[in-house]
Amino acid sequence: MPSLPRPLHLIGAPTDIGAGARGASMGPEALRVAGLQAALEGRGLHVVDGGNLAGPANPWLPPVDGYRHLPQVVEWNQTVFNAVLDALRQGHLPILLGGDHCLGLGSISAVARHCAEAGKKLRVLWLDAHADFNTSALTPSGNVHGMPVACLCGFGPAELTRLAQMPGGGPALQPAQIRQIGIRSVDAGEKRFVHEQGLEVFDMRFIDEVGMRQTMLQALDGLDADTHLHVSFDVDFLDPDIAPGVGTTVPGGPTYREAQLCMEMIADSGRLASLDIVELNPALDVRNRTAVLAVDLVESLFGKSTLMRGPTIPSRSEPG
Ligand code: HAR
Ligand code: MN
Ligand code: MN
Ligand code: MN
Repeated sequence: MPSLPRPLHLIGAPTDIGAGARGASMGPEALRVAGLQAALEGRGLHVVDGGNLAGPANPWLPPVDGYRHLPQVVEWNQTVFNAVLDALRQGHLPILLGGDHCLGLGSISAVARHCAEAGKKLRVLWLDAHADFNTSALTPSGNVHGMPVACLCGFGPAELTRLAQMPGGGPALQPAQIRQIGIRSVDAGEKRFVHEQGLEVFDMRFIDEVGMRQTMLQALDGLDADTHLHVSFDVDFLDPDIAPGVGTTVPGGPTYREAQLCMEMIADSGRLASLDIVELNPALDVRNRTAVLAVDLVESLFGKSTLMRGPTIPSRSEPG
């Protein structure tokens, strides 16, 4: 049953085009400096670093019709889409090194396209302080990194939803395929829209009340051998006390142990098939510690555990 681990394919996307603070463009290099490739190779995995993609510079302009830098955001996402789809078609497991979270649109659009081609079901875990479910009418900032989930579900400018369109014409994702974890900052209009669309959100209050283990059991429930699991890891998911190197810190995030358990339980599911690591901002970091932490957590995501064992208590009933 266990298939050979796929080669991991690092794809750097050095841009802060969708963000409100400059610096996420340095994320890919900070992750490399923190030893991402060696850490994954230490897990016995084969890692290909495809280097960095190229795209337009950040002109740092105010929003136009509710979007900042829409043409540049489209261009970067098209490039990310192509690179991620390429990696998937080679049988690799793509790891997008952002870059800000607007790139989740290109990345997950490619994953959805691939799943449609391969006849796989898709589940997306969105680890984030933010719901990223704004539209041009709802956004307080015009920053597109606050909008990718909405765009993936078909709510956004034609230039972006077109990229997220499936061959059949529908959007890349249905809300029912998404589980959001760690959420603690949602704008007023965005909140209504999240509710209206029925997104499944495990916010920090939920995690406080039931704990990370129960949260992850629920978020991972129903995965089977035909499920492609995509993790979109916005580093601001983590509590800013342990992860200061992000542009939009929100207090009250998961602790180190909670984040580890989250990653370990995803690893135990055995379904992880693509990953984004986004919003790391080295300009705001302290001696690269947030990048080092991200690498540490990604090791757990790929199966590093303290002892040679699976889950202490079986995480789920055996898949059918
Ligand atoms: N919700 C706010 C906005 O739309 C802040 C969004 C911040 N997003 C990220 N990615 N950092 O999650 O402007
Ligand atoms: Mn985000
Ligand atoms: Mn965020
Ligand atoms: Mn480590």
